[in-house]
Amino acid sequence: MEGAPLKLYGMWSSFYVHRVQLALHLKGVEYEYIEEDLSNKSPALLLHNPVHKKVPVLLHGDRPIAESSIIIEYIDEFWKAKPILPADPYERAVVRFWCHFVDNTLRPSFGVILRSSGEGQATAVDNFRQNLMFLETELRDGSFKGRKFFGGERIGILDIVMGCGLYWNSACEDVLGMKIIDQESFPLFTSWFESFNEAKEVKEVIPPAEKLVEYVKGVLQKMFN
Ligand SMILES: N[C@@H](CCC(=O)N[C@@H](CS)C(=O)NCC(=O)O)C(=O)O
Repeated sequence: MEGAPLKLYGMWSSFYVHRVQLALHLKGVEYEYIEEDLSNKSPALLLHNPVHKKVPVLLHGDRPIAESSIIIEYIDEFWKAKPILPADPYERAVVRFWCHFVDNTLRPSFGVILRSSGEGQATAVDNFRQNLMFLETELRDGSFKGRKFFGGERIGILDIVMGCGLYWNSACEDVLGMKIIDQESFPLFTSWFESFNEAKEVKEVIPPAEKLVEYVKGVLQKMFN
C-alpha cells in the first residue's frame, strides 16, 4: 500500500472532513481532495460509503475507509511517524473515552441549544456548559493537567476531534448572538483553543470564519423554516 494514491471525499464546511484533513496535514501526507455535492452525491461516494452515504471517505488505493475517527486511527496506524494517539494502552483508552464524550454527549448537547428557544434554550446552554466543564476540569486537575494540547506538546486525536468542531460552535455563537464558551468560566479550555488555532496545520484546513458564519446562518434558517 506504500505509495498508493490517496483520495479524500469531503465537503468544505464539514468538521468531520476537517478532522481527517488535519490528521493528514499533521502527518505531512499528500492526498487528492474531492469536493462532494451532498445534495447530489457522486456514484463514487455512494459506492465507497454505501451504509451511511456520508463524507468523509478516505480511499487508499482501492480501499475505502469511512467514519472520521476510524479514518484518523487508520492514518495514525499506517503512517506511524508523528503519532496522533498515545502509545500507552491506558492513555489510548482515556483519549478514546473523551473523543466518544465529545461526539456522543458534548456535541449533541450543543445541538439542543440550536433547536430550542426561551427557557428551554437557557436550560440547554447550562447543560452544555456543565458538559464542557468536565473538559475544563480534566485540563485543570485530571488526565490533561498542565498540557498545551490534550495530546501533550503536540496535537493529538482529542485535539482534532474537539478542535475542528469548535469552529462550528463559534460560528453558531456568532449567529445566535450568544457567548456560550466564555474565557472567565473556561480559562484553560479557552487557552487550549488559542494554542490549537495557532497551529499551521489547523490554519491550512479550517475555512475562513466569515464563510462558515454565512453557511451556518443558512443551515439555522433551514432548521427553523
Ligand atoms: N459519524 C460521521 C459523520 C459524518 C457526517 O455527518 N457527514 C455529513 C457532512 S458533515 C454528511 O456527509 N452528510 C450527508 C448526509 O447526511 O446525507 C463521521 O464521523 O464521519
